[in-house]
Amino acid sequence: EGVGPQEYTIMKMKLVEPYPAKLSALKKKPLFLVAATLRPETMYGQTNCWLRPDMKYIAFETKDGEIFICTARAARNMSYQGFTNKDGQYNVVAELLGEDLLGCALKAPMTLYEKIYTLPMLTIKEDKGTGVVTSVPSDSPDDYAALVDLKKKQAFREKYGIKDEMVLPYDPVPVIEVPEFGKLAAVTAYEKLKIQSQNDKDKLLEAKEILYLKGFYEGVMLVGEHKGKKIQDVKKLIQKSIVDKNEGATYYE
Ligand code: A2H
Repeated sequence: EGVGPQEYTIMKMKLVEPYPAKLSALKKKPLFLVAATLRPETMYGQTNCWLRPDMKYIAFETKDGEIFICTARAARNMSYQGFTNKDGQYNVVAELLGEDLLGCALKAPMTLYEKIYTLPMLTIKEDKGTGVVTSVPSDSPDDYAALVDLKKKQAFREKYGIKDEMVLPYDPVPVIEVPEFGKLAAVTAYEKLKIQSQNDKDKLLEAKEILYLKGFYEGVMLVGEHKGKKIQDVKKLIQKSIVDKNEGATYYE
């Protein structure tokens, strides 16, 4: 990590009712899983949302009367960034484990899929972002690896009560063209480096490093209002549009 704070875009992914048992007391309230991303320009390609089954999450109320679900650590940070009524204070309305929230349907802004689902990812870190990760398998090697793991292994899906229809119909969507890597850069990198699973740490790091720079400097949008333009020229504009439409927010840590 560099010096100074990292700027993320938080994507508000709306939970579709009926809510899971642990959240049934919050019926009719607007509930969002909030995912932190560094790549707002890829959000057209979301296919699912990742949660870590054994990690603790909380639901807290924002100053706009919405309920956000993320780690307590992120809620605390948000409470110092104007998300709650009082600096440093956040009102916890539920405590959960990731596994309590798996297999839930979400409406996510920008993606072409009408509904996407919460699925398990075992490599989510507790001390970064919100603990909620939105999945863009076209452009993120981690996301593609985790999606392939779930698609290939029925036992893995069954272990977490994930139905086939929450995973199998969801394929990477071309969003950005990266020279030498094509329209599904993460898929190309996964294959080139012969990545085996989401636990293939070193190769995934290598894939991420190559794509992050190359995507930023040479990537071109294939969809949306900035189609045909370079990522470095539109990243900020897309982030601003997400925030202006209240589909997300800016978050620092
Ligand atoms: B990125 P940095 Cl398309 N644990 O968003 C593991 N990974 C996490 C996380 C956590 N707690 N919180 C966020 N992330 C992911 C999109 C994306 C991302 C694309 C390509 C690359 C990429 C879609 N997933 O990240 O260590 C989120 O995934 C490559 C690093 O704080 C977030 O951006 O720099 C990124 O990692 C934040 O990682």
